[in-house]
Amino acid sequence: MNFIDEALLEVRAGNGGSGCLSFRREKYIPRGGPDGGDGGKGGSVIIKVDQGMNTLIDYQNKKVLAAKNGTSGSGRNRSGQDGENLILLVPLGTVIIDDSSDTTIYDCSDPSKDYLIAKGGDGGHGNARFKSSTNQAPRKITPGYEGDSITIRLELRSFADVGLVGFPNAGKSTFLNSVSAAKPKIGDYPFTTLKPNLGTIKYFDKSYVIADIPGLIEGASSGLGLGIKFLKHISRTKSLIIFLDPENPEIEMLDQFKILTKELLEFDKALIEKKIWIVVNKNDLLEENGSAEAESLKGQLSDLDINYQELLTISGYTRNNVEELFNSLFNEKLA
Ligand SMILES: Nc1nc2c(ncn2[C@@H]2O[C@H](COP(=O)(O)OP(=O)(O)OP(=O)(O)O)[C@@H](O)[C@H]2O)c(=O)[nH]1
Ligand SMILES: [Mg+2]
Repeated sequence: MNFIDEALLEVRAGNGGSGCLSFRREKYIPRGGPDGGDGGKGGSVIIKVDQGMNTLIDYQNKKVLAAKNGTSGSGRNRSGQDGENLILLVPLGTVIIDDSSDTTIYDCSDPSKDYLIAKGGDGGHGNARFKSSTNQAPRKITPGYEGDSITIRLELRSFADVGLVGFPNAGKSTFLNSVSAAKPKIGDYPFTTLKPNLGTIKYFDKSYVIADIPGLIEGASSGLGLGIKFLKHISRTKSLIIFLDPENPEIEMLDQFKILTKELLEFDKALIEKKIWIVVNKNDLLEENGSAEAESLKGQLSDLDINYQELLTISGYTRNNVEELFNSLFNEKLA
């Protein structure tokens, strides 16, 4: 499994078309004036955000992408045609880096914006432009200008507010499915989710993006399971929800929590320093919605030196307590 969240592209804007050298030729006008038109502008390369996209996989096999050249001007003062712009669509949160200097050019966070990457060359001037009182028959033109070209690296770190972390089968995708319009695959086997899914939820008048990533297991930081490479997708989220699964037949919830936080720490200490909510999921399968399990887990956690915001029992399936989770998550901490 190789999830592409990076791409290297050489992009070239179009060149401007050349100006035209031409003189009017008409009956009864033996020496017509200059009428060579200007060349058209080259197309630019522009990046735009497509909110429906969540990977850069489309760019995997593309190496060089070029916008169209402008065409040359022609006689009778006709200008050349402008080359068409090349629009590249990327997922929200894509970072564009100039590969040669390793500097970030844009952080594509605004879906309404055009991010200009390479500007098309201006068209050249036709000889009609150079007519003056002292030169009625100029033979001068200028060629079109070259378009910019640049090698860029696209990097996608997901732009979510909340990241979902848990063992395989903990119910992360079920949760995302029931609270947002996203339709991630759900399965009663581990590693159903192979790449991150993003969903948007509305909470009163605000919306938040939730990232569901593949499940983690012990040793993920040394490459076991699907590994921890997906954790970079939640490196910029403000909060994490750690999903604990009371139905996990092998690992009890306290150990799940310890293993998960250890793997997060191994990847990046900053992950553990985020605001963390803990949920005991699947409470529809527990007596009294898991109140006993929650209390006992709280007691066990108080012995550990762990900072978390709140521990709740929920069911992604029936949505029990999901409202309370959102109240706690969005009201206090994110709003
Ligand atoms: N009873 C009950 N079952 C649930 C609940 N949430 C998830 N499940 C079941 O648990 C199994 C795993 O659910 P997923 O949502 O695919 O779990 P996941 O955490 O996304 O798993 P991976 O993608 O493998 O990491 C499925 O069989 C779900 O139907 C819940 O709240 N209650
Ligand atoms: Mg899943």
